[in-house]
Amino acid sequence: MAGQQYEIRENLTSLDLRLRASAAAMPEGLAELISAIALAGKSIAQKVRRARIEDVVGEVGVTNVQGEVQQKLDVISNELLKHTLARIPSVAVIASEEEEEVLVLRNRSDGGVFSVLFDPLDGSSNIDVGVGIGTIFSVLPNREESTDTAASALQPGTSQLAAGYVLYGSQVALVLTIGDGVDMYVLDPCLGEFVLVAEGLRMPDRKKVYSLNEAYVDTFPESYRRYLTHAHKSGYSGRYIGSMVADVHRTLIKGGVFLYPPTESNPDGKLRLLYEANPMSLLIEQAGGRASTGSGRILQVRPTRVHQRTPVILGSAVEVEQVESHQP
Ligand code: AHM
Ligand code: MG
Repeated sequence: MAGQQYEIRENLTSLDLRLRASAAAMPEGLAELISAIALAGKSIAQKVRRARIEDVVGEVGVTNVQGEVQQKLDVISNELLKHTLARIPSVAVIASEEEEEVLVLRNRSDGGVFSVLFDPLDGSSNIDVGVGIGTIFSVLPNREESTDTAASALQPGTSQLAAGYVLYGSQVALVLTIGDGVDMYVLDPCLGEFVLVAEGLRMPDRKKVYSLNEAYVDTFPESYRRYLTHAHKSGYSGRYIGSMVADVHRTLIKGGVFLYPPTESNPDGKLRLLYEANPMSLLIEQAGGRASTGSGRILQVRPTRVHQRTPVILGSAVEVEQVESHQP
């Protein structure tokens, strides 16, 4: 039609193109590893989309190491990631929410220079209701001086070489940091590629939105109850999906604060340090936000156990400081 304006993305590029271009500036093998995680993410996205049709929603009938009921898609996603990563020659160690023990694939002397930690399908209790769920991952170095390969999974979040998540929602988004800012890609279903949509993402400094499971309020420590009283009187709004990836994605884009405080039944909070809190904290900090346990920076916690939990307060800098100011 005469005069029709066509919008064309001038700077069209994909995750794989960018990884190829910057591979030489990254630790050797890291670009290939991230590409492999993205491939597993595409594959999991397909499984999530077709879960109802292929009748793979629902529970497997066993509980995982966390004592939580495993969903069929938890198991499928875990296997997909494990098998994809096992083919990558630089992967030394895999640690997963769905695996009791750390899996050692190869030592450093055999080329294993990275440890990959992941929650294959976070928020999986939301699978059958069509809510956004996701894969969270963290990449750590398997250091030269280390003789205990499995122990390379137990490093503070400040050591992460890369971290990110894949959100399976109304769009499939991959949000990634390689320690120098945050980039967001969206899966173009026609191209089958993660296309860059935001480079050097910065999150808003403040936004009067809190995101937590308020039903547990009576079992939160007093300091969180005081914060909530303050928020109620100060014009805050609440948003809680109950899927960390979806809640953090919203927080990253729109601002606010996401919290999972200690509760009576989970005195250290529910979320796992190594493959939930740490990767999300690196992303949030790299986008200009803050991530706190309530008594310190999440990224500086020294882990002692692969499945250890931590309280989580992360989001816009001003909002996290507001929660912290109510801590003892
Ligand atoms: P999961 O790893 O077993 O899926 O559990 C983690 C999920 C997070 O996505 C979410 O933030 C949290 O559990 C919700 O917990 P709750 O139902 O207690 O509010
Ligand atoms: Mg999880």
